[in-house]
Amino acid sequence: MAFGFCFGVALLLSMWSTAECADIPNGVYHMECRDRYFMITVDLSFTGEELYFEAVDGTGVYHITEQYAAKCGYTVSVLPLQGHVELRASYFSCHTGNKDDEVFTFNFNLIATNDRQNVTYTFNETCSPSLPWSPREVTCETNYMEVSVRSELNCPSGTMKDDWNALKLAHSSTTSDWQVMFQKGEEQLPSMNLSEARKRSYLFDLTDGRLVFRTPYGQPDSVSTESLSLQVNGVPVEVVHATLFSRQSWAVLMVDLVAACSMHDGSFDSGYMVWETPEELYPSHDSTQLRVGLNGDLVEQPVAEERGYMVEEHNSTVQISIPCNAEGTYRKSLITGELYEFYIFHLYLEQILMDEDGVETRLRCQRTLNTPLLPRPVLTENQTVLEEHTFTVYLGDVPTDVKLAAVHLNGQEFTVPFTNASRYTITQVDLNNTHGYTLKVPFDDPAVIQQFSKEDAVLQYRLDINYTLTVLPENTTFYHMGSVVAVFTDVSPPAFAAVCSESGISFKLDHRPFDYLWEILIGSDLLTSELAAQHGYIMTNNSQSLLLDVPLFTHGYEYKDVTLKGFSGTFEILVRDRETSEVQSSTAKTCPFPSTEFIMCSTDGRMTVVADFSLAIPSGGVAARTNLVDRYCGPKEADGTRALFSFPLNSCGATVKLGRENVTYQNEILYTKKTQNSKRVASDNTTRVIIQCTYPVAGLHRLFSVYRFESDTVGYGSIIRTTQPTAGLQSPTVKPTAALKTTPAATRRRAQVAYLPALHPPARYIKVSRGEFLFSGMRKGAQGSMQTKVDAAQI
Ligand SMILES: *C1O[C@H](CO)[C@@H](O)[C@H](O)[C@H]1NC(C)=O
Ligand SMILES: *[C@@H]1O[C@H](CO)[C@@H](O)[C@H](O)[C@H]1NC(C)=O
Ligand SMILES: *[C@@H]1O[C@H](CO)[C@@H](O)[C@H](O)[C@H]1NC(C)=O
Ligand SMILES: *[C@@H]1O[C@H](CO)[C@@H](O)[C@H](O)[C@H]1NC(C)=O
Ligand SMILES: *[C@@H]1O[C@H](CO)[C@@H](O)[C@H](O)[C@H]1NC(C)=O
Ligand SMILES: *[C@@H]1O[C@H](CO)[C@@H](O)[C@H](O)[C@H]1NC(C)=O
Ligand SMILES: *[C@@H]1O[C@H](CO)[C@@H](O)[C@H](O)[C@H]1NC(C)=O
Ligand SMILES: *[C@@H]1O[C@H](CO)[C@@H](O)[C@H](O)[C@H]1NC(C)=O
Ligand SMILES: *[C@@H]1O[C@H](CO)[C@@H](O)[C@H](O)[C@H]1NC(C)=O
Ligand SMILES: *[C@@H]1O[C@H](CO)[C@@H](O)[C@H](O)[C@H]1NC(C)=O
Ligand SMILES: *[C@@H]1O[C@H](CO)[C@@H](O)[C@H](O)[C@H]1NC(C)=O
Ligand SMILES: *[C@@H]1O[C@H](CO)[C@@H](O)[C@H](O)[C@H]1NC(C)=O
Repeated sequence: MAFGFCFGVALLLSMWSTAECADIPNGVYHMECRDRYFMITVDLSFTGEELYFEAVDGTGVYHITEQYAAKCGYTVSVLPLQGHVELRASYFSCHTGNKDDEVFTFNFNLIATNDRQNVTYTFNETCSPSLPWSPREVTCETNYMEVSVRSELNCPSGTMKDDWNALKLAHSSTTSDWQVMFQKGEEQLPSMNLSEARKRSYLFDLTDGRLVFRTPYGQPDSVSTESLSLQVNGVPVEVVHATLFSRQSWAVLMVDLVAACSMHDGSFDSGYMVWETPEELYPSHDSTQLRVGLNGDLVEQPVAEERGYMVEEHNSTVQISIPCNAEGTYRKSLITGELYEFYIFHLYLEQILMDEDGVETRLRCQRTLNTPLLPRPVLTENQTVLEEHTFTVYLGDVPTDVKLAAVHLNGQEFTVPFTNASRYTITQVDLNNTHGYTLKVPFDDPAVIQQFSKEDAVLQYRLDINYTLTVLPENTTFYHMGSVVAVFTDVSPPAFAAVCSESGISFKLDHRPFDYLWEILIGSDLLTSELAAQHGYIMTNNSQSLLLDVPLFTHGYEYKDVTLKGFSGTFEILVRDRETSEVQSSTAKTCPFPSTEFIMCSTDGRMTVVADFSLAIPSGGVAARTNLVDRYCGPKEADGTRALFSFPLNSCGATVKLGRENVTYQNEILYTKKTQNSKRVASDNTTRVIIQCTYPVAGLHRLFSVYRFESDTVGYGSIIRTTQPTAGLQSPTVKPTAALKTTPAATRRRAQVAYLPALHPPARYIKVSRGEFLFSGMRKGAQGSMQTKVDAAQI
């Protein structure tokens, strides 16, 4: 094996020890009769650290060392990928009982050794192979060649020149004992007696009906790979040619024993392991049948081809190609810097050859082949869907003997499986021969690197993943880097969609993952749920979108084209860069609001009213004849029943009512009869129309100090109709029968309002009877910031 496995099991091949006997549990070993050999497997998990086998027969106990195995027909292999140790014993192996070449008995010991004790397990197995023996049988085992021939063979029809040479030599032999003579290519080597041959690890044996010859590979008397002449059609072969002879008085008995095996190592070609053997391995023999398989199984050629094998003849060479993924192959992952894999094939092959006289040779070949180290890249696949705002990364093509141990995101380690509390998820995907892992990390996670290029309007998210993968069972680790990028182009400031409604304007913004780059302003204030609540906006914000309903007359509106028919209202939302605070875009929506009646209280201290007087004016009167408390303040526009007034709060005879929190400017619309010029109508049961604007005191600036009114917010306007007589204007309790208010929230607690006469600036000090309080909150840049003491007694 080119790759040194080290699974803690070693074969002790040269030691002897006394050992205790024990019974081996069932299930950890397996014995089987194959066509031509005993097959014993023992689980590696059971054998512990070290083990060896002993062959047992009537003459003694024989430790099966590496050399002894090759000489005596045993093959021992540790197969970590299968998880067992395998012992194959030829039916003609040295210590196998043989009855008529039909019943074979094998007794052997398994010795498991460790520091504390050596335990011996004894086994025996008897096999009667059903497959009859061919006249000649050749076995090319992994560690030896074995040939057996029927001992009473018919004389061949033709005799070759070489044989005559041998015959000459045999004639000159002085002994009647069996001698063996090797031919190395054309060269005839000196003969030797059988004990001498045995000393050199050549083994000859005579069974009931067969003559057996066995030799390890690479013996000095065989011709092998090293000698170039023995490459048949480019395929390395090893051939051993022994001639056994005995001179019996006037006759010479001579047996030719030839074993030839392809020594091809196998080559790897695009997913296939290719093994070659020359067609002319045995000259003048025709191949009539070929069976092939893995792990000791043999199937007919058509069946093999169904399994994806290819058996082809090229250039007088038989090529057998087996796909890597064929059943019965073994694969293993390995790390040498990167991840590699290799496949192991335990090839088994049978060829039936016929010579000119129709004498059959059965050739069986055991070969362990392995592919070179093949790069086995795992793949990372970007399965991100931008709309999910989450990276979805698939790590795929992970071999089954590799598992994901951890993930490093931005240098932070997360071991797999993730805890439930983790913001990330990882799920395993099992496929037939591989598996994969799907990792999900949200874009806004700290592990994600964000890059925003204002110039190109491109926002990029990048996630670098360092996967830690472990190869089982050795627990060697390697790292696999994956990097995914999600790019948003056209990264522009958010733009609201706006629609007009009867009662206001509705704005809608669908969230995009990068919207956090901007802030939303109303005027100069950041839009927050607190601000919305303060101003009476209705805001609903979820992960999908932001909805902002701005009712009419709330803060932020601008009104234009105010006529009796109605007016237009404009509301603007600004978007500014979060970093630079630079306003980058705005959405302004202007809507027409047709209305029969309304009142507006502007921030600059103007009351604008359209009021309907159908109830207040005696029939036949005209709204044009209405006026405010100051009768010189008439309507700007009027039709039959409605009039439009627009005037500064403080003018036209207004009354100011200063409360703890609010200041209310009140006026009244009066009707003047045409006939009684300049006389106020004050008939007792005429409906009065009171109009008023209320401002929170805290939002007012320079209220009593300068000639200009300025408020942070618009006032709350109301039109109040009452049937109370007009006379008692100073009455603190006016019960409204109907009121038009600019905001639904504008209910007054009148008991707390102190009624004051209209104030005409400049008024410096005003005192409220209930005590002192301060006006503060003067805005920066206000002219002459000051604190005003209010004292009603001073007025
Ligand atoms: C007052 O109103 C009542 C009913 O609305 C009406 O009958 C009465 O004549 C009115 N009085 C005056 C002086 O207009
Ligand atoms: C087991 O056998 C090995 C070699 O055969 C020997 O080195 C070792 O000392 C033995 N251990 C015991 C406990 O007998
Ligand atoms: C063969 O093994 C069986 C148990 O596995 C045992 O009962 C039997 O005696 C053994 N035979 C010989 C000849 O050792
Ligand atoms: C076999 O040959 C060797 C040397 O050639 C000799 O020493 C030995 O005695 C021979 N053995 C027999 C049994 O003839
Ligand atoms: C056949 O073998 C010859 C020599 O062995 C070689 O030059 C030739 O390339 C081979 N052809 C094929 C198709 O393998
Ligand atoms: C994590 O969640 C899974 C499935 O929801 C549950 O079976 C498991 O018990 C949880 N583990 C912990 C530590 O909460
Ligand atoms: C997995 O193998 C089964 C049968 O072994 C086959 O039906 C199925 O299509 C395979 N699935 C994949 C994803 O290859
Ligand atoms: C991946 O993580 C491992 C363990 O922290 C580290 O040794 C390795 O350098 C990392 N690989 C890369 C490319 O950052
Ligand atoms: C590999 O790791 C697992 C679990 O961490 C452990 O049980 C096992 O013994 C380790 N195997 C080796 C060969 O270190
Ligand atoms: C990954 O997927 C996202 C979403 O489909 C795509 O925007 C991005 O360009 C892809 N590529 C890489 C290399 O991450
Ligand atoms: C709306 O909600 C999103 C998250 O769903 C949040 O990022 C955003 O700041 C919220 N916007 C406002 C104006 O509250
Ligand atoms: C001031 O006006 C606000 C808004 O209309 C109202 O909620 C509050 O009760 C008023 N305060 C007083 C003292 O009238």
